[in-house]
Amino acid sequence: MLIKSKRGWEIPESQVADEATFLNRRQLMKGLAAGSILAPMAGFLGSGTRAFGADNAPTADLYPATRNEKFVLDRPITEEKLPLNYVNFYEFGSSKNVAGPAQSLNIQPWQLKFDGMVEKEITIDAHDLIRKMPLEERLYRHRCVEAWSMAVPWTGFPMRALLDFAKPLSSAKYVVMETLADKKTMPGLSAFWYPWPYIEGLTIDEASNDLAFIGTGIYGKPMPKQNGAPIRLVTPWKYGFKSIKSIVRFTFTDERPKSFWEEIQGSEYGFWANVNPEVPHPRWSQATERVLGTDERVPTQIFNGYGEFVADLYKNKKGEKLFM
Ligand SMILES: Nc1nc2c(c(=O)[nH]1)N[C@H]1C(S)=C(S)[C@@H](COP(=O)(O)O)O[C@H]1N2
Ligand SMILES: [Mo]
Repeated sequence: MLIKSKRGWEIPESQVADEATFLNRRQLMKGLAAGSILAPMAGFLGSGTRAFGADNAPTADLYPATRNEKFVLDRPITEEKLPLNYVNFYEFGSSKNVAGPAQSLNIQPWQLKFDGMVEKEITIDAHDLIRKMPLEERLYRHRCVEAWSMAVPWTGFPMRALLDFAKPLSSAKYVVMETLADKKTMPGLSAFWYPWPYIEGLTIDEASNDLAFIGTGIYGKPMPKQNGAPIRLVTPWKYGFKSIKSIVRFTFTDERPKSFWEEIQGSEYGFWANVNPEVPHPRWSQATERVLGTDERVPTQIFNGYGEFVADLYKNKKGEKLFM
């Protein structure tokens, strides 16, 4: 039997809101002035001033890439230090404060494997693959299932270009992605009750959609380790847990995979995980979201505001649990 632990994003919305709020700079200043910020919190925020970037990645010369103006935001870009320091990456621990531990990730070399229902298995170093791909920058919103959100400039390439490279057989229906699971560099793996490695999946139709993006950088620089270097998924119409980090393997299959969070708690986290304000998480509302770096809660939008791109994907799937 799986032992359940309620930590990290399994916390209720009220507490989520508190965490996002204490990242607000004005509040921090107020708190510091009033002497009311506790030591551990001050330590956490202190890391915000450290770089934890990835400027010396072997592909650094490719940045910044040209912005694709097709993707526009309805809100300001989130201040860079927030996404670089308020992090969900369970391989390094279940708190948000894992940017430091994530620096032990060794991304050079980084072997990527393409297997399963493909014309031919491929193994390639991620940095060689990145050099072959059409890099561009896109401004995307990101909505975590915990009810916080951000808006960031990703660098990367359309997932469709990855499919063209991998050459899946026409009989393949899904692409399954797997994160590195290395006990030596990833202290979070000692949480033995989680079903490592972290797995996620998309249908081939979803992966071929214009919005599906493979991230290789953020804020005009190579991807920092804590944000999923050297390559990760970015699916902005789905809850953030779908956007799997630090991928080592793409497997093509005709069977729907069971993802990491679905395996842990299938009644709360499903395969589709499309954002919908009208479908609450079993333990909290999804109607609004806290924008990182502000005091604001704003209404959450269906498909996180990307319905014009992706709603058609789900027209013939009405019976499915599309929004959890
Ligand atoms: N391998 C792996 N990928 C992951 C996670 C994780 O814990 N492990 N967390 C997910 C969650 S819940 C979110 S919200 C995003 C956060 O991405 P960011 O830290 O770059 O904002 O990564 C997703 N990808
Ligand atoms: Mo998330």
